[in-house]
Amino acid sequence: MIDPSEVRPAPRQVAWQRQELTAFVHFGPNTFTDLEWGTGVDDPAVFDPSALDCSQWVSSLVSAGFRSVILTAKHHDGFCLWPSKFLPHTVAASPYNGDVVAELSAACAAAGLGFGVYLSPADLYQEKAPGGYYGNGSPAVPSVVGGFEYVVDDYNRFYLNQLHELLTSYGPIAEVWLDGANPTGGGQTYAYDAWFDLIRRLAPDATIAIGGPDARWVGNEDGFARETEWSVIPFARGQMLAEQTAVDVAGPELLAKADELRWYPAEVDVSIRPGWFYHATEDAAVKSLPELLDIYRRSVGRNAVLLLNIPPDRRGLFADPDVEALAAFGAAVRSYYDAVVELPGEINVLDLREDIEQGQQVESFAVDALIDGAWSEVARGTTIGHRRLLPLDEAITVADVRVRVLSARTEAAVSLAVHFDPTL
Ligand code: FUL
Repeated sequence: MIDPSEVRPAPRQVAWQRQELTAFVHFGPNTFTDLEWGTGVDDPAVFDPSALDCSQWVSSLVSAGFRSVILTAKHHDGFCLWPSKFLPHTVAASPYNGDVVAELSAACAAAGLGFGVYLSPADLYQEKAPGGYYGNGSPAVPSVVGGFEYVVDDYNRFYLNQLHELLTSYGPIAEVWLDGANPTGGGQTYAYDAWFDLIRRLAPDATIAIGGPDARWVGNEDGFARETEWSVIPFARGQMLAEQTAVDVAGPELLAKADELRWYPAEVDVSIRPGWFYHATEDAAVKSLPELLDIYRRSVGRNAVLLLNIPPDRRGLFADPDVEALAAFGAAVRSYYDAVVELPGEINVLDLREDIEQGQQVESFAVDALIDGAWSEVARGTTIGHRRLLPLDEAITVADVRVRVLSARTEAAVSLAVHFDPTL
């Protein structure tokens, strides 16, 4: 029997999880065509931001407490936000004729933010353009990419070349986001092992997320992790045993069937607006502060990383409602969740932590509060992991608090802090 208490994260996974807040930026032809999924044959002439300024994005993200940002360098439509030398369908063919990847990576470096890339495996331009590589039935042949040899077909060679460009020209890459979605359903197999090998060689500290081995999709795009969210995940024959969307991905029955356990924490991707790309019609639908704080508690506060998308508008700037929402969110997190309430005092959120370098051990816990001279239980929960934020049904005034671990895989140190969030 494999012992789940012995599974530990890689150092890159520890660093990734401790960042807590990562921003996502969806930007591209869809911003100008008002689409969510482009066609692959969108005219590059549409990509024409009038006032692009990536440092405006970055200063807004810094004010909101984000630690890194992932850009859609290539979304499913295949248009590239950098002048890739491997295809004509890029910013080089647009009136803008600059390099958004370079602009954003430089702005991130100047502000101390990590920089990551979304490079869509699905690629409608390569599927539809004459001579395109996607699903063209080409044979896998020995191919040299950046001095490394892989046996791959045309599309996988193209994808590796794009990874090589991104990972060697734009400074350190913090995260590579491999989306599993495909608007047309496939017809092309992905040489994941080759992709992962190249990423590890060129960017050993980069988190390979979603389609990759370092972080898994939480299973929804609504902004919440499970109440019970494990980072130790059962696998059999190299595959995760449960679907990523399953209610339970790591419970005892699944653990019993596993032939391997991996540290595979959850990432919660959600947009600040209804869509992933900017649509002027959604300016009034930017999430409110209470909604953003609810997402924060149910993602960061449920042992996951929050990946919050903020889409620039047609100027190439974050729109005013988004900038305002980010500033309010950052201020609220600083004053309600970074700051702790000194006791005695009024509290309405509990904040528990395990040290994930020692794995994830707690299966259930209770918290007691000292009220009017007597201890009584005020909350119960299951997993903790990196961080568990547990709102109380109502605010209470307490002299002290204590945590009782009810069940754990092995002995674990748990810390407890308390907060007051007036928006609850
Ligand atoms: C999905 C994509 O299809 C959406 O367009 C978006 O990029 C989202 C983050 O992932 O799978």
